[in-house]
Amino acid sequence: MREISPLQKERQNYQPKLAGALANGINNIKLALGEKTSSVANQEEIKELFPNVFSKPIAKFDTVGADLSTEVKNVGVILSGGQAPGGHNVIAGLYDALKTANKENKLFGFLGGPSGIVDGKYLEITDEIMDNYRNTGGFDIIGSGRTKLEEEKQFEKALEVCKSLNIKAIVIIGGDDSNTNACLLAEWMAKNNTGINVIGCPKTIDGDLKNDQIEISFGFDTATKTYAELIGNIQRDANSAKKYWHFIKLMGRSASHVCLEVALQTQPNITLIGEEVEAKKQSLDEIVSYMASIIALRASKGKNFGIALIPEGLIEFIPEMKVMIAALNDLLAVLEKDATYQELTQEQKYTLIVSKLDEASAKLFNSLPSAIKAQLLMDRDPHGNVQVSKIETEKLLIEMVAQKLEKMKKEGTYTGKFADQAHFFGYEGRCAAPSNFDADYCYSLGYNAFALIQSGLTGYLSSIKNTTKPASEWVAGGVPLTMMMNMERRHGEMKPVIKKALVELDGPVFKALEAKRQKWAENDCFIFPGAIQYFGPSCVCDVTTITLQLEQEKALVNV
Ligand code: FBP
Repeated sequence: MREISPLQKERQNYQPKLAGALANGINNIKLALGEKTSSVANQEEIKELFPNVFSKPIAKFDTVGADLSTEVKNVGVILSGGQAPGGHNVIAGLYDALKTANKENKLFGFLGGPSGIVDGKYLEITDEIMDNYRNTGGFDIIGSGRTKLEEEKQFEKALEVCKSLNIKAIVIIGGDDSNTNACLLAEWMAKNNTGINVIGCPKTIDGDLKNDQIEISFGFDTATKTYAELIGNIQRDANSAKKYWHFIKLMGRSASHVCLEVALQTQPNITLIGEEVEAKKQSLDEIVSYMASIIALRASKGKNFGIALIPEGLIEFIPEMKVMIAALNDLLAVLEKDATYQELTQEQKYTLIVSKLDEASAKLFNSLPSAIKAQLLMDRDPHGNVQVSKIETEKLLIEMVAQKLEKMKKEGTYTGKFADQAHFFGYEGRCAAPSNFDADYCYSLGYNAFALIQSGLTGYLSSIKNTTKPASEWVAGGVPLTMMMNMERRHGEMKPVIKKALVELDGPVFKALEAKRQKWAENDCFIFPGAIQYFGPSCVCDVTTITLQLEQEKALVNV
């Protein structure tokens, strides 16, 4: 048996709270269906692609009433995409609901992500296995992966595997891309009358899988608290030694929610928000000038230190970069299949690429440091996304800011000393032990997923609402996956995908940053949040993110 820390041991005994109606138990809840739904955009295309799961109603579980089926139902579960704190608790909630409904029910975990169901690699989850993973971070109970499920052959193999295990439902725990997989699988299973239902659960530390129905994706709460702790520690260090500018890139592939939330928790000197850069059409040079101006301002007050937060996805929001990356994506989708391209040296690849880009993009590509060029040409993930976690934007900005400051020094507009430290906080936060919020939320999401299955629903995302209130007031239900879909360009083709939620510049969260950032730039207003607390006063242990609180306050005002 693996040794565990005293904290983990205590944490295993934590009984997560269940959302509102679900606390009555899986055998004592009742389903209510609302109005029919449509997709967020491209209704005609989405309807045509998903005729069997399109336009379903929103589902909600009422307080009492024993109307869910109790017949034996085996379920398969898949962890998909990047790790997020709380994944094990989703499985624990699912497991407990399924075993409470009928002890004969079995839960099979597919290994290594979506490929597990295609390759027939699985593990039957038992009490002993489950108990070892309750309230822990990570996805290591069954592993994760990013395989895209979209081909007929994959679906046929998945069906074969499900039949051999008598699986009647599949739960896919994932982000926007993974739940797009879930929707494609649900449609295929329904079209072929397989009797297998598919339910998704909203995961991603990026916080971009949210909308009117999904208040927050799990993992965002714990990951942002973990990054805020680390940044608070760095702020203390900077404030003590007073000699470094720390440029910190924060995970979040596309949207800047993580960066924004962490900024509100820690109050750094500079916070870049990708969505703002795009809206203001800021060039790379303008971003560098903005950063240099704050560094110079602080230097004029004798402060040659500070903290700058940079969202991982920034690079794709800078208009000229966005155009260039879109062109590179289309080019690489073709070139990667070409064996002669694979054999070229890096320099030959650059020359070929530049010859195929338009003049502006070619000039921009040529102006970038070699390391960034190479990072931009790395393989896309299976969903066609640039792997921004591998692009060292923080180093690019340090290099360019240092050059700008040198120039300003010569012009007499900067007299300070710039010493830098580069950091990337990403993987540090993705597998942290879930906060109380994520532990409870995830357990409820998993439990609720089984309630949706027992209700005979398919093509739904498990949803828990009212999450800034105590768990007893949370509202459990389901949202049709097609309701969140639109068409986007991936791998050079238009594909149906769940629409990402970007930072809203007229929303309360960005407004809170905008109102205070100049004060934070000039003065030292650092907040040092400290580590996540699991035991102790509720005002310390159970409070969720500033983002969620501000968004819910606004939602209430709008009711
Ligand atoms: P998901 O969207 O699958 O949740 O993953 C998010 C993420 O953590 C991003 O923030 C990051 O850019 C990416 O995964 C890193 O991917 P990988 O784990 O493949 O390096």
